[in-house]
Amino acid sequence: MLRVLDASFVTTATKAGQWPREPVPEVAFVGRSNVGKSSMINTLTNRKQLVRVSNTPGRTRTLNFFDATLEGQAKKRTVRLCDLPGYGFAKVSKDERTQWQAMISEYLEGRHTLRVVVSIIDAEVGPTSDDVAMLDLLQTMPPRILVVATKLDRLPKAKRIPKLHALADQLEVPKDVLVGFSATERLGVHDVWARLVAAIDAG
Ligand SMILES: Nc1nc2c(ncn2[C@@H]2O[C@H](COP(=O)(O)OP(=O)(O)OP(=O)(O)O)[C@@H](O)[C@H]2O)c(=O)[nH]1
Ligand SMILES: [Mg+2]
Repeated sequence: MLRVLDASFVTTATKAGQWPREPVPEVAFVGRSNVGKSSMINTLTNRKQLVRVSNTPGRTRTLNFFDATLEGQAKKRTVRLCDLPGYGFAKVSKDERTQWQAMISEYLEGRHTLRVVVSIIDAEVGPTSDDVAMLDLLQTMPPRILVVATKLDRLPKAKRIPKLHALADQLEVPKDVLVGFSATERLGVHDVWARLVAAIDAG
């Protein structure tokens, strides 16, 4: 059983020179704007407001790094989490969008400590074309990928597992690569941590 002992904010960055330098294994959270990336980090770390969350898409505008201290099998470890701005957000200027995209690609392509990317999709909405494009891009990169379908609470209980299976088929990923999650009902927390740690340990 994994337990989060502590979580703290590390730094904010808009360019590579500002990324933290310690060689800590890192996990990044990507997904469209408003899908629930920042909420997922709060839920995973057991904190209500480690990361700012908002109803308004486009809340997160920079890269934000957090350290989580975990304990499991009598071993302590630090995992660094990186919250990214969302993609597919229409209400920003073209210039700003280009800037965000550049910031995200620079990070995904250049971050050597990045071990796992959590690709977050909306369980109810399903994958958008932007989600599929992001997954295609991630597949060309070294980090491992974990697909998490969030806001599962919005589906009636009986529809949740069938929906997760349908999403896995649609994305053409094995059923066990897709995890269901809900920030409001705290579903999938242990599952996500277990897979993240397993992926990090698999090297
Ligand atoms: N019902 C439900 N709502 C959620 C869940 N996760 C997040 N939300 C809500 O979705 C909205 C967006 O959440 P954020 O965590 O800020 O989303 P984000 O992906 O970080 O958004 P950007 O930073 O704008 O890209 C907020 O109103 C959250 O309360 C969930 O699991 N279930
Ligand atoms: Mg956010």
